[in-house]
Amino acid sequence: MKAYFYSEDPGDQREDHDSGHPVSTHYLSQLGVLYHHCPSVSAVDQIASERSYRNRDEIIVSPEKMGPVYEEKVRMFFKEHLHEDEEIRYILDGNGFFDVRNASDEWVRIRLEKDDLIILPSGIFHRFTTDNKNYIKAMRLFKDEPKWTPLNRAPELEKNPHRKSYLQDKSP
Ligand code: KMT
Ligand code: NI
Repeated sequence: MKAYFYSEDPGDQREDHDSGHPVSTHYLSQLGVLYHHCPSVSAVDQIASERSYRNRDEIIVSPEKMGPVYEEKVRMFFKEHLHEDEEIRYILDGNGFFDVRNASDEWVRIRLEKDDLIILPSGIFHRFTTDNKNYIKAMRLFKDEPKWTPLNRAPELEKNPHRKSYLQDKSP
């Protein structure tokens, strides 16, 4: 895992966009974003059981697996959105970036690799992309039925109860 402020330099979303300003796991935790290195699935099982997660699946995001819809999917994952549930992802292979907004609405980019597990709190604005190798295999964990409906950023979302409670939790 490597986290840093996102640089808005031109170029594809899959490039690094590394501003050279790193971000610590402590900083991430202040945004409610929790990182764990999980060298084995049993470490994942423990986190899942502590947080009452009962279900999981695996997804491969790649042109080989998704065919002609790949580019469209990658663009869709990269639309800024929030969820009304936590989002937990455990990387099994390949790489990808989760970008999350800080309190000043700046993007923090989190580069994930194999054995990285990330927990995004409900109500945080974020987006996802593969990197320029175009391959990631990830486990998606969910409590019961998946509630992954992305709510794309829009002014009226500031009234969403999950958004409001996120902002309340994170205010200093
Ligand atoms: C997400 O949350 O955008 C995804 O599930 C993308 C694939 S998982 C790395
Ligand atoms: Ni999401």
